[in-house]
Amino acid sequence: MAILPILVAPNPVLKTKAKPVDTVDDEIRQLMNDMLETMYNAPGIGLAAPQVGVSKRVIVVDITTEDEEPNPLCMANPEIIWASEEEELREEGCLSLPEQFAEVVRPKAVRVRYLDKEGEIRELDADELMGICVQHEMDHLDGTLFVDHLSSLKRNMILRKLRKSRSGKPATV
Ligand code: GNR
Ligand code: NI
Repeated sequence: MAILPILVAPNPVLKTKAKPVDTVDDEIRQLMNDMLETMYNAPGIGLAAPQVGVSKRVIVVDITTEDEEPNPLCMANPEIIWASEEEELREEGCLSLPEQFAEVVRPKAVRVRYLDKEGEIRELDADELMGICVQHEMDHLDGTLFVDHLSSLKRNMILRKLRKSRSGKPATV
């Protein structure tokens, strides 16, 4: 396992549509494990492969808190096969937009089809925090950040703040 550097916006990989996984092989499983370690270390509740510079359709999620048993979920090629009509407003953050938060509107619940670590097709019904998190991670696979769901005014405000807060700091990856 390895902790990978997390890319911060603006970075072209974060804006790129990720490629589907052909087969969930040892290389993909290694990527999933490294992503989990990176996510727990951050700490975060989800991570998408483009955030660690890998343009593949792989995400990991664990919304449990520190006092609970971990419940890691690894997905390759996740697809939303159903989304509720009902929408919900919730505050989001992103490891690629450090220290920036905003309320985003999304479907309240989704059903996701994906390949698990063994390459088996599975489905997950997700709502509440899990629903938000899987939608947020799947957005990353299409080059979308949560700020892309905001008005350009709010988006530019956040991107400006981010640039300003980073300008005094040494460059990371
Ligand atoms: O750690 C994270 N928390 C979070 C909170 C609200 C909505 C989405 C998220 S995902 C984020 C980690 C991340 O950037 N994943 O891509
Ligand atoms: Ni994110």
